[in-house]
Amino acid sequence: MSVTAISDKLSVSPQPSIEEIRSLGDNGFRTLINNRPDREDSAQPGTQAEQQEAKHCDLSYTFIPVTADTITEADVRAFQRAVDQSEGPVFAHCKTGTRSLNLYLIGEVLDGRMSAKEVVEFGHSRGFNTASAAAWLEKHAARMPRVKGFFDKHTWSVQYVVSDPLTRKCAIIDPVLDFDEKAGATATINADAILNYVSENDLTVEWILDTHPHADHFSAAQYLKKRTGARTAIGERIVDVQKLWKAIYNWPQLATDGSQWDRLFAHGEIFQVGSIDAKVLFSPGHTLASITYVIGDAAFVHDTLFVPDSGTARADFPGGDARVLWKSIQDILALPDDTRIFAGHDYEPNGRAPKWESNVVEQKKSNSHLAGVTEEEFVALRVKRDKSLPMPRLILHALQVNIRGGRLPEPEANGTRYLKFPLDALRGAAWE
Ligand SMILES: N[C@@H](CCC(=O)N[C@@H](CS)C(=O)NCC(=O)O)C(=O)O
Ligand SMILES: [Fe+2]
Repeated sequence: MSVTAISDKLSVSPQPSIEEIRSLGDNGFRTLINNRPDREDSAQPGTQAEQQEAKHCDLSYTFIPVTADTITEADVRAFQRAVDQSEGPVFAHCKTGTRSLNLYLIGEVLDGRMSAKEVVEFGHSRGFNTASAAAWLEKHAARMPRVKGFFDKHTWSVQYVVSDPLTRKCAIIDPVLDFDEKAGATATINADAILNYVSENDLTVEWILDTHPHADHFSAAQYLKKRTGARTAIGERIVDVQKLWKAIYNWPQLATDGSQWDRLFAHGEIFQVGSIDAKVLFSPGHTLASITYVIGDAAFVHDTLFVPDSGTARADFPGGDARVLWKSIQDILALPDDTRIFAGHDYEPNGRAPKWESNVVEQKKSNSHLAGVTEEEFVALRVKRDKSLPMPRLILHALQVNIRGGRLPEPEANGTRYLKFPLDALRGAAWE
């Protein structure tokens, strides 16, 4: 095993055997990072075996599988976090060590501790070819818009700030208002993290956009509107969702004209984020009102596609339809091949670090619900899977807030706000 020291804390290595992992503790390591997707070759132990051995030896273990040409910023940040949080030296590996080193180098350049020009020489002097990290950085620098994802681990939601580097104007997409249903407590931890990023980067918020009325968290649109003065928007078919849930909540007084938002977008409409054109695609199936925002080369698809290993969103909420979702997904996959695709959730399958970015080619090649699958097969797969899924924990909490644009219920005479729940309204849902 040839281990290369990269920094005070980090060493990278080719694939270690299980015996070699066993010896890491004796060599002073405290954390093992595995950057290798499972099943690259038959000799590799795989994440389960590595994790088990790490646990056995009292090493922290993090699984951030990447391939050379699909590294995303989230992977880089997850790698940095694993190193930062380690109580001592970190041992990272892929097949040869190059991917682990690339993740480190990209992070150093993004944070300004190294220049992009030094990346290839740094690798070369340590026996690695890090040209793909340099290529990643070059592509990243040329990209527009800049996209920053914020992962909410309580609801597995991804919120975005999409900014135009030229004008420093930005849009916030699908922000989360924190809610603890056990205490009935609300908070603005996620939204404040977004506001911090906005002010640290000297951005002006132009838009607060929702892709659809969420069924698993409260939207922070109203809170952010109060704090920034930016306009709120959602897809125009929200009116149909309002009518549907007005009946479920038995709320005769609810206005079902979408007047709770500043703007309702129709299919094909174009608007601007700074100097960048943004286009709206109607993407129903998960909900009646879902839309995709295509801003520059980045499509915010929310609950249609997830990253390729996680397939697609469910289509069994009131107003959902698997066949309609299939059609919406086809429209998204008809975007140019290098369109970046940003998903709205990631459920961290097999304990891998959260991930939310992919592109059209990767989706076509390897989405686990779509690659080599016909429309009929997709519909059958989706319907079968949806029958096995319990309703989201917060669906009845969330919809009554989100069909009013993220407004909490008005306080009663005693100053307290109350939620309202129909019983037995969502019949046929799986039990946990
Ligand atoms: N366990 C989660 C489930 C949330 C959920 O159902 N998410 C929707 C998107 S809003 C989905 O498409 N999930 C896909 C899946 O779970 O396979 C919760 O309770 O919040
Ligand atoms: Fe959703």
